[in-house]
Amino acid sequence: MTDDTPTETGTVCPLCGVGCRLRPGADESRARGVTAPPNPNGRLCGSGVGAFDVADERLTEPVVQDEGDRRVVSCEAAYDRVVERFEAVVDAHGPDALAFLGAPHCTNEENYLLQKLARTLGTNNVDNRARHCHSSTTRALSERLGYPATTNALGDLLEADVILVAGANPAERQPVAFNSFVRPAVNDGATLVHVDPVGNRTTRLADVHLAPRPDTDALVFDLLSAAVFERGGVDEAFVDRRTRGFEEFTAALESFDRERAAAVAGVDSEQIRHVGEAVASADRVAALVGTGVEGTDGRASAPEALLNLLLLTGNVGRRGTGLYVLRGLVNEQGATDAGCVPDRLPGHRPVTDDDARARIAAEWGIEPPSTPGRSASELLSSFGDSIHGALVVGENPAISKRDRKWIRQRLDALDVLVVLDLAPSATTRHADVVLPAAAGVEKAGTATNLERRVQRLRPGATTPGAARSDAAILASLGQRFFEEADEDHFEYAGIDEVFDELTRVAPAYEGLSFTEIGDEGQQWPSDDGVLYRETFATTDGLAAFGTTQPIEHSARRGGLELVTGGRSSEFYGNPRPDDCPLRIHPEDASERSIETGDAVVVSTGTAAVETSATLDSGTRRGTVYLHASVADPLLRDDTAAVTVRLTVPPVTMGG
Ligand SMILES: Nc1nc2c(c(=O)[nH]1)N[C@H]1C(S)=C(S)[C@@H](COP(=O)(O)OP(=O)(O)OC[C@H]3O[C@@H](n4cnc5c(=O)[nH]c(N)nc54)[C@H](O)[C@@H]3O)O[C@H]1N2
Ligand SMILES: Nc1nc2c(c(=O)[nH]1)N[C@H]1C(S)=C(S)[C@@H](COP(=O)(O)OP(=O)(O)OC[C@H]3O[C@@H](n4cnc5c(=O)[nH]c(N)nc54)[C@H](O)[C@@H]3O)O[C@H]1N2
Ligand code: SF4
Ligand SMILES: [Mo]
Repeated sequence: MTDDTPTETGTVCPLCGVGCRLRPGADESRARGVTAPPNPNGRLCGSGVGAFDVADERLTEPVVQDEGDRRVVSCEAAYDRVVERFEAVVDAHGPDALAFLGAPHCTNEENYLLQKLARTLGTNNVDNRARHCHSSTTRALSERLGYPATTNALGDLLEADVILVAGANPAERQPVAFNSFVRPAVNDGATLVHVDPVGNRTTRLADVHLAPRPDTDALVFDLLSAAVFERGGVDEAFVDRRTRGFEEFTAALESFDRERAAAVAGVDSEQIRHVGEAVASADRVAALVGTGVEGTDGRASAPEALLNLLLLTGNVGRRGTGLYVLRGLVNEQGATDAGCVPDRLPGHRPVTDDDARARIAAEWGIEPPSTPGRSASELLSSFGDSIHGALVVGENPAISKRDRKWIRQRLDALDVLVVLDLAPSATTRHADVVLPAAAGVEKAGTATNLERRVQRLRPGATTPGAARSDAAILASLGQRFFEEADEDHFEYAGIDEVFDELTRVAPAYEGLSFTEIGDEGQQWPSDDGVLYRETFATTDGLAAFGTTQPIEHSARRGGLELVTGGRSSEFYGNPRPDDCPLRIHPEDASERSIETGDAVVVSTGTAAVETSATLDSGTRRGTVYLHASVADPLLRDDTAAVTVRLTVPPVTMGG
């Protein structure tokens, strides 16, 4: 595959879904921002400045590992080994015994090739685990409006009158987007409402901090819809022309027990009335959501309820409105768009759709299987059982909330594990074949940011040793798999040909062309930036209202409710545990004789972790906050109730 040449227009920052543009600075190790729509001032955050410091230790040679024996081999020998071992798995168990995992750190072309490899070999077992960070939100968006994606451009936020941020901390997590669009909008008079049981850096800019009990956001949004409704703030023209199910929704709102809902969510009715008033009287309301609205028990209710609120007030399909998914990794959106999803083909079409499969077959000469594959976590659980071979591209499944020993056993239970990575990881240690990959700043192709903007990557650094781009590796593997049959499904003269093939099979990318993407990038499906101006991408073109959510909340089992945040990609590096204290409300602390700096034990009854405490009045009473990297052992229990006590109990006088 040919590579592209570096230019003044730079490349895409590989470190988060904002997709700022940057290029190497005069001091090689520091990146300089290049003005582009996601970073209009050409600024970068602290992580972005270090984007060219790829990793402390790079993988530079293909390695074959066999029961402790580790051999450096040529690329060709490594590829032969992969093909031979995968073919053995298919011969013995069929193609559904293979799993393909990746690749939100990688380009659209790489994701496209990965799912093409899986599907031409005969399985839909292809997934990327980063998409699960936002699965409830994207599912609600795709079912109700049409696409599993942010509805508007980041720049539109400048036109919003009210910005609702829920379960997210963009001030820290998507800092350039926050500072380029949310902050100026607020400085210009927009009202910022932050919905989070725990205050964070985003709260500092907020006019209102709504701090509901964890997992009760759906009730909060239903309460806001009820407040809007009561005040006569429904956009009737929009509701009539663009939606269905309004009568059922209003009937549900009328019988919705607001007092009880407010009590269960633990929110102040006056505050709800105030925010409801702001939403109802605003011309343009935009909502931004992160991992915190996903719910701990897999219920998808919060995004559903938020969509009801936006539809009720006509806040979809115009600038300054809409729902933004604050995606984490650089190409999380593109990985989904390109089809690294077990039940969706490139362009989000169901694998069960005969026409969609036929469209792909016309391009590939091979029809993808019609049975949906399994999700990343289902696949991992089946390693060694019904899954015998796995190809992992730029993911690190060895790191997860699950018990580490269990994961190691799963990885080792495979007949063959192949990992493409740029650096040694907990997962490469268990691989039979490790293939060294080029880093994001070293490769060409495209990536799609969290606002659906497809941007060009251009190599701004050289690839070390025998490392090659994931695209080159995947194409070489594909060629080898079909060599004997003399079929050329993976012959491409350049990365542009892969992108252009994607535009032919993925309806959302139709009309885009690699050479015409330009320095500003282009948003799919059209370059307007606003989805659903005239019609929704649903079968009847209308958006459906859902109903109100049941008012229920698991009783707190005697303790405090644990909230976690700071979920991360190891790629960013995790903070030191010392920098992750337990945040606790001063009154909850005082009841337990805890002061800032004290060592505490946080326990679920079966698992416990030790950390220090910080008293924080921005944390909701009855709730405590821990960074995910510290909280993981507690989360394995699937319980949110914890007790907190001093590690060393205070010395009591007398007796
Ligand atoms: N316990 C626990 N589990 C979690 C999380 C957590 O905080 N704690 N966070 C969750 C979240 S939010 C996410 S998004 C996921 C992230 O989960 P993963 O995506 O599985 O993990 P990462 O740590 O982001 O990185 C995966 C690997 O990609 C490699 N890589 C980076 N760029 C490239 C490239 O261009 N090519 C190739 N081949 N490799 C590359 C990195 O070196 C790294 O080893 O994990 C989720 N799971
Ligand atoms: N610097 C840096 N930036 C990153 C990353 C990184 O590792 N480092 N990782 C990237 C990745 S992979 C991801 S997925 C994103 C994540 O981005 P965010 O989702 O913004 O990440 P968090 O900071 O964990 O914010 C989650 C918030 O949800 C809140 N929360 C928890 N439970 C609830 C609830 O029930 N209701 C409400 N309303 N809120 C709740 C928590 O208190 C927390 O403030 O960040 C991306 N950006
Ligand atoms: S905000 Fe994200 S994309 Fe922009 S410089 Fe920082 S890490 Fe890179
Ligand atoms: Mo994530």
